[in-house]
Order: sequence, then C-alpha cells, then structure tokens
Amino acid sequence: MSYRTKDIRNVAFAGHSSSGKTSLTEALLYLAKAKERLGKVEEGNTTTDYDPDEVSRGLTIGLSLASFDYKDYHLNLVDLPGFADFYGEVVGGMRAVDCLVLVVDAVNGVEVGTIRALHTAREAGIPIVVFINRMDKERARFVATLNLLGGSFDFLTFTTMTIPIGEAEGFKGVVDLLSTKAYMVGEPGKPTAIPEDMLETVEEQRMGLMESACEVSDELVEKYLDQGEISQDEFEEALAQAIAARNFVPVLCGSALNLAGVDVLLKHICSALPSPLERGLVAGHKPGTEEVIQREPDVNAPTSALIFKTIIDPYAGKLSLVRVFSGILHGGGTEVLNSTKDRTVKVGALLTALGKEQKPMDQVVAGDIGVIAKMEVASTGDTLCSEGDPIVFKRFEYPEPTMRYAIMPKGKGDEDKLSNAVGRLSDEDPTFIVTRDSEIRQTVAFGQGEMHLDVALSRLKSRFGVEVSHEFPRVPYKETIKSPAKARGRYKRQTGGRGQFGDIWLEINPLPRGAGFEFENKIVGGVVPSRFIPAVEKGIVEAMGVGVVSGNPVVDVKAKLYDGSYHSVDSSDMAFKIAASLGFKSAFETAQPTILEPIYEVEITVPDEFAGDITGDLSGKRGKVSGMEPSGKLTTIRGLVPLGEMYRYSIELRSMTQGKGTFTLKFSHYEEAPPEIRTALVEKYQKERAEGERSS
Ligand SMILES: Nc1nc2c(ncn2[C@@H]2O[C@H](COP(=O)(O)OP(=O)(O)OP(=O)(O)O)[C@@H](O)[C@H]2O)c(=O)[nH]1
Ligand SMILES: [Mg+2]
Repeated sequence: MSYRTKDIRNVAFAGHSSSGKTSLTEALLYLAKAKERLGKVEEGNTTTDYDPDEVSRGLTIGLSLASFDYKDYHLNLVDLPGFADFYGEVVGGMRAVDCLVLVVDAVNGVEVGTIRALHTAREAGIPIVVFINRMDKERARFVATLNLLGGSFDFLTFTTMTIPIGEAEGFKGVVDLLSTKAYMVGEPGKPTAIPEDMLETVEEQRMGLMESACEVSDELVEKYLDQGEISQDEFEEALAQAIAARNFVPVLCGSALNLAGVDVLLKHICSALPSPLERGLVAGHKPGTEEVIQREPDVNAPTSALIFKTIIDPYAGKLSLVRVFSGILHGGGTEVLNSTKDRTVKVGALLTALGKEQKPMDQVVAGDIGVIAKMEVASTGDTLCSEGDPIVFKRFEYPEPTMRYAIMPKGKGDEDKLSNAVGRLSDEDPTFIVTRDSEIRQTVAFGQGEMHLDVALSRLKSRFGVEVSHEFPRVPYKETIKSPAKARGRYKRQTGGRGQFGDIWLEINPLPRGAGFEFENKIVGGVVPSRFIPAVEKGIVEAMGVGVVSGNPVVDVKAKLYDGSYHSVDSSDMAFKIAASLGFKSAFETAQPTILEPIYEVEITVPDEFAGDITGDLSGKRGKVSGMEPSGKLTTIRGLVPLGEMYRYSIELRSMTQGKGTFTLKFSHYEEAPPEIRTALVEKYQKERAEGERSS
C-alpha cells in the first residue's frame, strides 16, 4: 500500500516528562482502531513504550513510530521522550515530522520540557499545536495553563480550538469550536449538544478562532468584517492554512486517560494539520558545497530522505527510520547515495512500524515515513538521495553531554567486546558517546544525565553481555608555570660497555592560556649536535604528557634549549631524551608550577521557587553566576563552574528541583585552581608515587 502525499500526516508528540504523550498516542491509536485494546503506561502494554527498559521505568526512552491508516489518511505518529536525559531523540524526531503536538499538563502547566520541545519545533520550522492534557486530574486548570503559555512564550499567539466542559473532578468533556459540538467523557466520537451555560463562551471563543483563521487572506478578513462571519468550509480551509503558516498556535484540551477530546484531536490531525504538501520545500546543500538546494514533496522529484532514528532490534537487527522528503524510496536492493557518508548503498527490505510490530512495505513515497532493514552504512542524521541528483540535509545538533562516567569492563579481556557493544549502542543513540581519554587514561562514557548512562550501561549487559563498572572520571586538570626558570638536565650512565650521556640546559617560560607548547633551539656551536635536538624536544614533550607535580599534562610552556654538552660515543637519542626530561622537570618545579582546572559554562533552567537554592548551591561549588533570566514561571541561571564540582550535578539538580530542572554544560576555559585544590592534588600524586615506588 503506498499513499498520496496529500493524505499523509506526520505528527510528533513532545513535552515535559509525564505530561501524557505516550498515553495520548495510545488513545489516538485506539480511537482510530489501529489497535483493539487501550494500553496503559502503568501496565506496560502501550504500543510505543515497548522497550523493556521503558516498561520497567514507566517512561519513554527512545522515540517510536506508530504508522496506521485512518479513513482516507495515513498517519505517522512519533512519540518522543520527555525526560531531559533522552532529549537527543527529540532532536531527530522533530526533523521527521510536519507538525508538533505539544502536550502540556493541565496541573503543572509550562515546564522545562515544554519550553525545550517548543524551541526545538521552532528550530525545525514546523507548526505547533498545544494539547492541554490530564484535564480530569485534581487541580487541573485550563485558563491558568493558557495564561502560562502566553506568559512563557510572549512571541506566540495561542488561540483555543477546543475548550473543556468543567475541569479536574468536574471535567465532563470538550467543546470543539470549529464544529460547535460537544464530546463527552466516555462517549468518544459521539458529538452532542453544548451545555446551555457555555453557549456564550463558545460563541465568543469560536469568533476568536475564526478571526485568527481569517488572517490568512485579506479577502476573508474583509468578508468577516463585512458579514461578521465566513462559511464553515472557508473557516476550515482558512484554519488549516493558518496553522500551516504558523500564524498562531491552536490549543486543544482533554484527557488521554478517559479519551475525552482525543476524538476531536484525531479529527483535526486529519482535517486541519498540514500534510507534507503544505510543509512545502525542504532545503539542503549540494554535497561538499554551501550551495542551498531544495526538494519538493513530489513523487516525481529526485529522491531525498533523512534517517532520523536507528533501532537495533533484537530480532530484525538494525532498523533505520527514514522520512522521505521527495521522490520515492524503493526497496529490494535499489541503490541510492548516502550523501552524508558519500557512499552508494543498497536499500533492502522496507517496513512500516506500529511500535515494535513491523510489516513489509513496497515503497516509501514523498512525505511518508518508513523503516529500512539492515542498512549497514547508515547512521541517524544521514541523508539518502538519488545518485544523479545529490542533496545533503543538515546534520542533527545534539546538546553537549551533562554527565560522564569512567567505565571499565568487569570481564577479563572484554575490551573488544565492550568497544563493539558501545559502537552498536551509539549507533542507536548518538548522544551516548564513549571515548578513550589518553590524558586521564580512562575510557569515558558521556551522556545526557544519570538515567541516560544507567540505561546505556544496563543495556551493555542485557543486550551485549558486557558488564562494566563505572566511577566518576578523573578531572582533566592541567599543569603549567607562572614564572620563568632555568635548569640543567644531565644523564650519565658509564658503568662498563656502551655508556649513556646527555647534558642540556633549558630555560622555560609561561605562555598565554591555550598557547600549548613551543620549543626553541638556541644551541650554538654544536654543543648539542643537531641530530640529538629532536630527542631533546621529544623528552620534554613526554615529560609534559605525564605531568610533574600532580600527574596531569603540562600546557602553555615555552622551552628553550640553550646549552649542553655531549659525548662522542656515549651520547644517544635516548640519553638526550632522558636528560631533557630531567631538565624540564627540575626547571618546572622552580617556575612557580600551578594547576589549571577546566571551567564550564552552565545554564540551568528551573521553576522560580528553586532559583535561590540553585544559585546558593552553585556558589557552594565555587561557581560564578553571570545572569538570571525569568520566562513565565521558570528562571534560567547562567554561570561558570569548575567541572570537578559538576560530576554529580544531574543527580543533585534532580533532587533539588524534584526533577523539574534541566541544565546544559559546555566547556569554557582553563583557570588556575584554588590553593586548597592544588595542594590536595599534589599531595595525592606524591602519595601515589611513593606507594608506586614502594610496590615496585
Ligand atoms: N489522570 C490522567 N493521567 C494521565 C493522563 N494522561 C496520562 N496520564 C498518566 O500520566 C502518567 C504519564 O503518562 P505518559 O503517557 O507515560 O507520559 P509521557 O508524557 O509519555 O512521559 P515520558 O515518556 O516520560 O515523557 C501515566 O501514569 C499516565 O497514566 C490523563 O489525561 N489523565
Ligand atoms: Mg512517553
């Protein structure tokens, strides 16, 4: 079965954690009869939260796709995680769809996850529709939530499209302003009369919606002003155009749990939300150039597609979820270009997915979303296109990691198994990054938070049988000097047989922060033969790599070799390398050595009531607050803080803000560590060395 582009609807569900995105997707599938039983997140039987880790934790970890037919339409719903740790999924998912349903909790209102999702949709340039969910919940407030939306996003206009009949314990259903029909709790899909006492409000709000819709054309505005209204068809047409044009943000409401308002949402997804045709041209670049080129959502245009998610399925193997923007993607071994990797690849079996269920599919037409099975040369964010008309779409930009663990395989000789497993996991989740850090001599796993890394490490075991232990990594301190110094490095071994002799004089000087290392050869008269100079430099570089006072790499030093002597027989590269290393160390120790610590920019967004605690805690971490920015009922705090104080921050922020805060961390610069930190590091290093010498 393949579809006409105009009948396709690609919709993502994003918002703060627990606002009800998975439950809403589930309710839509149930009402559209794409599944028989209505699953519940608590019972672990929803369509989109099918991964064992999701079932056990009761939240969405990876984005998942639910494709199904409903009346004349083909819907691709993309359920996105709300938990900050899994934000990487939101970045990819948002690029695959033509519209976002921003799910907002009627009790908690606008939360950090709401803001992040909204900004990501705006970056992706797609229209947003708000669904105020959990209207049945105690303390649910519709108007207060509307006001919070207006207060938090004053650059947007929010216009109601459905309004609640009662709220919280008194919630009975919703009124659809477009059809002026009421839909009651427990009677999904059965329009009924609007309660008498709401008729005036409904008329007023309907006029507000009609007015906003009219603004798509001057003729309609004129007609509306002349006649006080427009026809129902004109209203529906104008509304769809206004939403596609992002003139305002329509607001709907309901309860995913008791299905109220979900039937109206399903109807509007089909009749009012944009198809890929309304989304229009999609821009990319000519590979290898800055030249911008575009693709039409047309089956006759050259093929172009974007891989927005990779899943390593225990049975089906590697699955690449792909959005086709133009042309048709054929399977059965058809060759296309992976223009991101500049490799020709074969498209094997094509599938359609309803959660974890997959069914074969012949082709994926322009505007549709499908799944490619077992495509090896393919990663999330890659572009696929026809070889004759290449295009490459912008790669996904993921937030900087906020958490890191040093990981070690528990099993002897498991290093290879670990790196293979890590490769597979990072393929599926590009925000899980593992690198070997040669400076701190540890394998470090980076992630978006404590839960993110815990899930990844438990998957290393459950999926790949690799057990790892983890700890916070060493802080990548650096050593440097604050004043010049001179020293001699002399290495002499002449105890029978071929001796060893190297002798140099060095002067070292501090360099500006970030300058790295400079070596200057000021030898005159061949006192140190030029063939040994590279060995001298090598000796210095090696000594710098190991560090002198605290075992951390040395930076921002200039070394000038200005004198020395040699022995015609006993001198060698090795001897001069050692002499240089000795000379450098003794010069270093008299050059006011110091230790630099990495300073990171931090941006923390929390509900206002926590702002004071957060700034206080940040000062306690030797952080410097540089600014505070209120938006709605949230505050963003910016500042600089030593990395060493932030290793546990994902955990600490969660407990300080009851999970309502998020933060980003970005490397800023190196700065001298305070005396107490320096002393502690030097003492620890001396102790380790003493123990090392004793045990050797
Ligand atoms: N009372 C009530 N509870 C709801 C409603 N929608 C969802 N819930 C409950 O809210 C909790 C979270 O629902 P989810 O659907 O998992 O929320 P989510 O937004 O997908 O959460 P994440 O995947 O963590 O981002 C579950 O316990 C649901 O049963 C609703 O409309 N009313
Ligand atoms: Mg969910």
